[in-house]
Amino acid sequence: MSLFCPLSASPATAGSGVPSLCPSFPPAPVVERGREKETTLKRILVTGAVGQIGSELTLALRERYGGPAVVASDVKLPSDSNLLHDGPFEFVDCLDPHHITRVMQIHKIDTIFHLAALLSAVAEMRPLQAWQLNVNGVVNMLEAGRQYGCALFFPSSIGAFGPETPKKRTPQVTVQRPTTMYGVTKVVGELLCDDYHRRFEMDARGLRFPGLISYRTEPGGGTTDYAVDIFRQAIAHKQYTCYLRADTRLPMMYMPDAIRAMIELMEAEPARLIHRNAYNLSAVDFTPAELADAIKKHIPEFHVDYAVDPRRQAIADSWPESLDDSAAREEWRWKPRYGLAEMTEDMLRQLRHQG
Ligand code: AKB
Repeated sequence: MSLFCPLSASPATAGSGVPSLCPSFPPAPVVERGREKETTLKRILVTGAVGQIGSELTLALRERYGGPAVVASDVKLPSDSNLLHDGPFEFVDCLDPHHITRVMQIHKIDTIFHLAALLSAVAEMRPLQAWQLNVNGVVNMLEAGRQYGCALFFPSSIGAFGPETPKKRTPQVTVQRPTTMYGVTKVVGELLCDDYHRRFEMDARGLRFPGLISYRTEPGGGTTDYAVDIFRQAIAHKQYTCYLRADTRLPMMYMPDAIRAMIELMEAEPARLIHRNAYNLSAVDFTPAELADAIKKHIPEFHVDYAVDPRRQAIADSWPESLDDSAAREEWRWKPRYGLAEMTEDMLRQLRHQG
């Protein structure tokens, strides 16, 4: 496995194609696709396709662009057979430039949704691994994308903000001094995407996701995971023990809105995108107590206990309570569809249906 290779001042010149800025990175053929104004989203690579966002995004992209056009990739095999059989699946380790470029070449990729990353709680426990995957993985995908003329989607997060950021209706452009390694990696990712756009006109675009709530694939290692677990426990045991304080307000979003946002952003007219890396995205904000009340409307006997985990509470306390997403609304007409009531009803229906 190749380790991170710092961008060198003088690009490696091996081969006749686009020179690599990173000596360990294989040179690529000259590809003119993917620059601004060119059409992309014809041959798509999703990294982290087995994860919470990736598993749903891959299915949505395949529905929209056709199964063969969307290559799902991860370092592990999916348990969802649709991911394996409705289109190509490749093992891709984002830390290995040779893995990445082989897949780019074979599948003639023009658009990358780079979702492979560690989430906040795990990243705090394993900060160097978080830097490795969340930063070096992004550098590798940007470099591959640059060489092969691809557009790239980068998932930033509310974790890119910190305790000095205004907490309510956090502005699009504001103080970003996170106190977690996860947040540091997200700020670096945003800046790297900006740099590749400025330096190489690469069509990099990103969103700052709030906590995401979904029924298909569980999240792993995030601070906002409670908002998914609570639904499963409400149905199974009518009781949930929450690791955040009852009054911890955080911005959240139902997965169908998040998937639509990613696709709408990547399909948006590039000339309209001023804050391309990365847009605040907002749908709902609530506390565990408010979410419990929404669930109780459907399961009256449901109750929540609290056993606060100081590590995850500290992360949540450093994050915004709500975001101002007017830049996304103005620049590419973003509009969420799910509020707390609609999301709660749909989550419970879908989870019961899954059995
Ligand atoms: C996490 O909790 O780490 C993520 C996020 C908000 O980025 N869901």
